[in-house]
Amino acid sequence: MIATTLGPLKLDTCIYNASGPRTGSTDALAKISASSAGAVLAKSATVLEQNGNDLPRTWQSDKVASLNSEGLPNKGIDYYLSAEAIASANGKPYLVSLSGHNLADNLAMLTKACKVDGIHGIELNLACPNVIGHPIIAYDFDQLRDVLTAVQAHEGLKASKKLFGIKMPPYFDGPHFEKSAQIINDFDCVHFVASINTIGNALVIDSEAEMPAIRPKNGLGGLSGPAVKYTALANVKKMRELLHPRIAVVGVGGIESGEDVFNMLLCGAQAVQIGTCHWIEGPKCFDRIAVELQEIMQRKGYTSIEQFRGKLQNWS
Ligand code: RRO
Repeated sequence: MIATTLGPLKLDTCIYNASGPRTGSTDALAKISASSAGAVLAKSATVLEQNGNDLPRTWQSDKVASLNSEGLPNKGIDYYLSAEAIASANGKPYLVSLSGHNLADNLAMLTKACKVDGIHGIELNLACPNVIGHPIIAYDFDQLRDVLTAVQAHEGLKASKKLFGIKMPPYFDGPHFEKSAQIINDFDCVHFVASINTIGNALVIDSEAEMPAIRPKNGLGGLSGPAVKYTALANVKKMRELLHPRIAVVGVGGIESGEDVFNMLLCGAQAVQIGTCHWIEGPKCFDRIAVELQEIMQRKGYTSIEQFRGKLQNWS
C-alpha cells in the first residue's frame, strides 16, 4: 500500500532514514534494516575516518527543533561500503552518502562505491553546513555545475548504472529554486534530488549560561526537526515543479508523523526520509509513521501512494 520505487529500486515502504543521526555504525544500520524503513542510508562519509567537531555539538528539543554541528564524524567510506551485507540483510536497498572534503575525494569515493555490488544507490551530499571553512556546495551554482559535470563524466558510475542522487540545501527564493533545478536538469546522471539538508547556520542560546548551546562555529549549526518542515515542503513542491520528470524528489526535513509524510507525497515526493525524529525516537519511528500513513490512506480510500502523489490542489 505504501510501496514506492526509486529508479530501479523497489522500496516496500516509501519511508526510510535520512543520512546523519543513528547511521554511523553497522549496529545502527542493522536496526534500521530490521525496522519497517523502506531502505537503509548510511552516514555521510569522507575518504578516511574522522572525529568531527568539538563537543558539545548537538542540541535537541523534541517539540520545536534540533541543532547540530557534528562536522561529519564518520568511519570512512570503506567501513560503510563493507557494511552492505549487514545493512541489506532484510532485503532492502542500501545507499551510501558521500561528503568528501573536495571534488577529488568525492570522485575517489564514487569509484569505490560503484565497484561494490551490494551498494544499491549513492547520495552525494552537496549541502553540509558544518565543515569549518567549507561553504555549502549547492549554494555556489558554478560549483554545483562543476561537481555534476565531473560526476556525469565518471566512467565507473556510467558502467555501474547505480542509482545516483544529490542531497540539497534548502532554498528560500524563487530564482534560486529555478537556477539550481535548471542546472540539475542538464545532467542525466542525477536520478533523484533529496531536499532538504538542515537549515545552515542557525543559533540556539542557553539563557541561563548566556552562551550558545553548542561549541563549534561560535554556536552556529544546522537546524532540523519540526521547525524546518514547512521549508522542506516548499522545497519539495518547487523542486517537483521545476525538475525534469525523470528526476525523483525525495522529501526530507522535519518529518515526524504519517500526516507529514502524506503532505510530502502530495507535494510530489517519491519517498520520504526521516532524520531528527529517528534521532530522538529511534528506529521504531519508521513502524509508527508507516502505520499512521496507512491509517490516513484508509480513511481517504487510497490504496496506493500514486493515487495522490503530486496531486496537491491549487486554490482556484
Ligand atoms: O555531520 C554533520 O555535521 C552534518 C552533515 Br555531514 C550534514 O549534511 N548535515 C548536517 O546537518 N550535519
